[in-house]
Amino acid sequence: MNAISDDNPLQIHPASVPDYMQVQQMRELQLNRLRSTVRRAYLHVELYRQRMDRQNVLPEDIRSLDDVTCLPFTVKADLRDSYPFGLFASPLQDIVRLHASSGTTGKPIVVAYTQHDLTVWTDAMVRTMAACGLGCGDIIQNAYGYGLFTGGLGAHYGAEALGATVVPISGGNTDRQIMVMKDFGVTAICCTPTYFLHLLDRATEMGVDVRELPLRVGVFGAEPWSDSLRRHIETGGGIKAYDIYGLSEITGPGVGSECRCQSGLHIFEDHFYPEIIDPESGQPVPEGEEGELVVTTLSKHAMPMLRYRTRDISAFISGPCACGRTLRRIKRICRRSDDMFIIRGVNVFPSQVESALLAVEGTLPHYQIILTREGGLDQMEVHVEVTPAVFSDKVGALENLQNKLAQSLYQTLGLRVEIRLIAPQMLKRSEGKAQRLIDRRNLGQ
Ligand code: DLL
Repeated sequence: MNAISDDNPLQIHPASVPDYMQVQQMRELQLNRLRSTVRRAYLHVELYRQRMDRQNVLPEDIRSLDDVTCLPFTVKADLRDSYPFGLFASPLQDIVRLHASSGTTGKPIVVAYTQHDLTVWTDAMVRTMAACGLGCGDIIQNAYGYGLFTGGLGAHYGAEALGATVVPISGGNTDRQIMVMKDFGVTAICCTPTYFLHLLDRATEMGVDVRELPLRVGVFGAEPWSDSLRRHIETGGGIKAYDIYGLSEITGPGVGSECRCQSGLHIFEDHFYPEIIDPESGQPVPEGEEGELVVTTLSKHAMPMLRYRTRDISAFISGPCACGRTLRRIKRICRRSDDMFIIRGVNVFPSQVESALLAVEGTLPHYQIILTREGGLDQMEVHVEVTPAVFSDKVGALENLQNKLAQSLYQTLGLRVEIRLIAPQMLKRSEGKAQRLIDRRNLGQ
């Protein structure tokens, strides 16, 4: 074991030891686990057996990690089509927890955990929290939603096993969140980045300056957020804002996390095997190039996932991280291959709109993109909140800002976009993931 870090090695949480494992040792561990996962999936899940048979692959054919590319992909529709329990590899009596994630259409997807799976998940979440600089002595306000969403319980058990004090407040009731944060001397908060933004705004209205509270860390994830949003949050809250990543299909939060270097997310590779592929061809892209993240679970029993296509776009970051972790890193996910929309023939990602808006002074990071169709032609309108100072300015100043924003969007997207400036606090806030895009084109409006 090569537990060297430029942090004090004596302070490494015992659960984080695999973060510093020698690479060769990690690859051996991954191969062993991959082989038993594939065997399990083949033996117990009909869908995997049929697909592997069709591709003429047997579990014994997996002799090296590179052989993972012989395995079939799994996609979200497979989970939907096998609703609710069709992909389980364990009998129901061994399953101790179910979670579900709602898709944009129809039925949710269901995911299952054995006791062993919960231990793995908790282990990954302890390592996530530790990577964000948290430990025993921290008071963690967990404002991810508790329930079928994996955020609440995932962060809860991780923080508890870390030895921190957990405040299981769940999402919503913002005024109470602020009171608790202040009165309990909370040092870290877990929630979506957009909910934290809302919390900051509300705290200001209540006369509470979050920068003066003991709060020092934010453990944010579950939705894409840009570096500009991170700067806004870190300055406004007087905290360090870390990005954590995960998805229900793989386990929930805990698939990857930033460390104190905030330069990419380390994947907990002993449990999750990552690949980056070209979403069109399905082939691996050269190291460092952008593509779709594909994950194979290595430790899960109830619901092993073979080569799950996340639709999240990222890239491997090569070279070692200054934190000393040997785990591979990926770039922060700022978009999904399927949240792209096409307007007048131009491909647009909400993240591009966010960057273009925040590049202009006077805007707030609260916006919504509304797509409509008028006379057969697609229209894009962006509603964006502006600062109170700008809003109370003269009409000329508002017009000026509107033009600047239209210009910034034109430069980024090459599209003329209608801008509507909105008074502070007027756009609907979300307690969980923010809804940035409203596409009314198919509704004939
Ligand atoms: O959002 C799990 C989670 C909870 C992650 C709390 C982090 C914190 P799902 O609801 O299944 O699970 O949604 C998964 O959310 O495929 C990404 O598109 C997006 N996502 C999650 N984390 C990030 C992130 C949870 N840090 C989907 N950055 C994923 C960008 C993220 N997108």
